[in-house]
Amino acid sequence: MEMSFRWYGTEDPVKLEQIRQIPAMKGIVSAIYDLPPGETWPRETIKSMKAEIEQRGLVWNVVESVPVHEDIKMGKSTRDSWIEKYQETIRNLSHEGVKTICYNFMPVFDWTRSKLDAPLPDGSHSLMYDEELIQQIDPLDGSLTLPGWDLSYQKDDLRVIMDEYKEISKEDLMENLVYFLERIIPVAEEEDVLMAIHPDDPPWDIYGLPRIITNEANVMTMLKRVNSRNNGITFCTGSYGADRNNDLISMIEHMKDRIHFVHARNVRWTSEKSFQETSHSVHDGSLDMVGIMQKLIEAGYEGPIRPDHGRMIWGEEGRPGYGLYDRALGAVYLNGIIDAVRERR
Ligand code: DNO
Repeated sequence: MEMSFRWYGTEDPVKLEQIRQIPAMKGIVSAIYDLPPGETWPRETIKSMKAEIEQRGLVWNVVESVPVHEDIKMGKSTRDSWIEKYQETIRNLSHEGVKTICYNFMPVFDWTRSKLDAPLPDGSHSLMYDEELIQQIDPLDGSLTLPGWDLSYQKDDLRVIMDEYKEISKEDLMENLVYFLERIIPVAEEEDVLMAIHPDDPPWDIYGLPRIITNEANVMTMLKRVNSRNNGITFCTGSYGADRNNDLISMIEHMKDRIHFVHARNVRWTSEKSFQETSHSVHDGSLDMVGIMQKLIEAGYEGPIRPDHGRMIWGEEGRPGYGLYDRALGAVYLNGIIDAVRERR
């Protein structure tokens, strides 16, 4: 597997020089951040980001994410022009040699948490999701703003969009996703690009918005409806694993040919639909990280993997979930498992 690390560009307090010093680190997962969602990414911008990463002895192996314009998710009449822009971005990335693209199809809100600095018993803190608290928060009143959310919306626009979503069922959303895939996957095939959809996080509906990339049945439907190897997934252990009904080992078995990127992290279930993120260790969270890694290896997975969110430890301050220290520990832990499992085979 190609151990990789998410980097938010020159604004990121975590520097490429630091990432480079994590043992066996190879890839950088990044994106162009200063363009409005949906606009085509120019080749020149991609090229200079790639050069910056390569100067530090790393490789830009995965884009996370190319955002999908809301009109595409909503199936609006304007979607075709946004899809053309998306196709162009795929071509531009491919021409610059970046061949794996992570994206998501979550209506309006990307990953959602109720608290960004919930304490853990060891004195560190981490991201937490409490279903009851989330239900009490009005996402439009401004009291909760999460790093994954697109802030380019005006509040009133957002209210209109959320109202419009009331008319869009899960089935409609799946049709809109298939419509999008039927048009971008042929381009990905031509360009030898692997598309890797990220699960909805958490993997259930929030704020009355439909969510579909949540479980094995839905993902299999999506994979079969557009049955191409280039139509694949980001296997995010923490997102799928937040729902204890998801059997991660079975998912890997059934999706193995279509996993193109892995996010590895652990969570501790605190109630039916609530959880807190923990260190990557199998001793801290509810997920069997060793079993999952072993299964990925047995399934022949050789692609990029990154330690996902970390706790904030040792007094570090920074982007919630994306500090240096705990993600570095995560990378080393995951590599230890990979090396040990390989050795034993
Ligand atoms: C959160 C991330 C997500 C992810 C997108 C992919 O930390 O895992 O924001 O990047 O959903 O499109």
